[in-house]
Amino acid sequence: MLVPVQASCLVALLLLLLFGSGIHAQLSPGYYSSSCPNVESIIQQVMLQKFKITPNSVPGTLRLFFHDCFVDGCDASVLIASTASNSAEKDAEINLSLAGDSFDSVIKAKAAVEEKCPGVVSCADILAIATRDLVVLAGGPSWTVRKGRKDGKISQASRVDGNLPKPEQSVDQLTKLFASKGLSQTDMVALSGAHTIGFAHCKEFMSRIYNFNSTHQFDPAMDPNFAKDLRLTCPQSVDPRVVANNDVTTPAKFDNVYYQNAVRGVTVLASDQILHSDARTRGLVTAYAGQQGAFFAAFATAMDNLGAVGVKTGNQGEIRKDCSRFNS
Ligand code: HEM
Ligand SMILES: *[C@@H]1O[C@H](CO)[C@@H](O)[C@H](O)[C@H]1NC(C)=O
Ligand SMILES: CC(=O)N[C@H]1CO[C@H](CO)[C@@H](O)[C@@H]1O
Repeated sequence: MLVPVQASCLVALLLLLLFGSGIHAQLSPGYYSSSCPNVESIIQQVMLQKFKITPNSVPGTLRLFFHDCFVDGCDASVLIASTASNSAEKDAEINLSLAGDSFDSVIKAKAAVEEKCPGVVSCADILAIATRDLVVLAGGPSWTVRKGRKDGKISQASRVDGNLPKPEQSVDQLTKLFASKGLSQTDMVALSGAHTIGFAHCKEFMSRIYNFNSTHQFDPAMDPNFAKDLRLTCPQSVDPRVVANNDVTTPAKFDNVYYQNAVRGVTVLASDQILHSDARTRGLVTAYAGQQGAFFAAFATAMDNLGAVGVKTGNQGEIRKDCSRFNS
């Protein structure tokens, strides 16, 4: 009886070595080629409409995808609505600022997909495809989206804390967090380029522009004129809804200007500026600042890696009918 047990352990170990190490092993570009061959063009058309009406859907959806993947994997758990008995992931405090429009882009895409291929395509895959399409529409790079993610069956606000990065964290802390998701420091620097679009609320950077420490009024890594501008946007008693663009120069265009801004001390979040201040990441920041093509290639690769984080396949998940509710 010992032999078969050992043999099956060996087989399991071999399978693990063969497939477990590659984070892409379970996903494939052609996953729906027979069950829903037009899934990509259906979603693309919806995103084209969405982009025309609300261009803000691009940063909103990109951030939504990131938050989904970092909390329990890319399994659409962030889309689940809270119920009387469960406070869902999206209602964690850090999600307060997830744009309603980004949820709407997935809901609209799901409705269009369900019409053609009912019960086949997961909400997690729809979010991954929609995100790529919107980045392209904003002028960013394209990449092949691997598919086959199942939708998760757990979504809890209490699981969010500690899984998402915070602007005041150091390069060490951020690198550790990304590594815990299987992502490299290069992935981290490239993915931070997502801050070439969208905005941040004043509270996310107030400590950089007022009473920074006992010797500096504002963060000395910041360009002094930029600090003055930010103080005008965010006076000390600012309305909590006020925001500043993460890339002040070209806020709606997906380009490498975010890195050029970091080089001259014109970033809003401390976590963006330290990528240039810290010697370990500065080389990549200056490389991406100098060459948009290098950034785009790294971003495409990093998004593919991000999209594979904690993916659920087989019976680890389900194909949700309604992206905001578990099937049962
Ligand atoms: C490296 C660590 C990161 C930190 C500390 C961070 C933090 C933040 C913060 C504080 C905001 C402002 C939220 C608000 O006030 O509304 C923000 C916005 C945003 N983040 Fe990040 N982020 C990080 C990485 C990422 C990554 C990896 C992505 C996607 C690949 C991403 C995409 C976005 C986008 C698109 C926005 C703008 C959202 C909007 O305009 O609606 N971030 N981020
Ligand atoms: C204030 O911050 C700057 C920049 O980080 C640093 O050089 C300086 O030593 C800090 N001053 C104090 C008193 O901590
Ligand atoms: C878009 C969205 O659902 N945001 C929610 C985030 O969490 C807060 C509570 O902390 C809700 O009020 C928001 O509706």
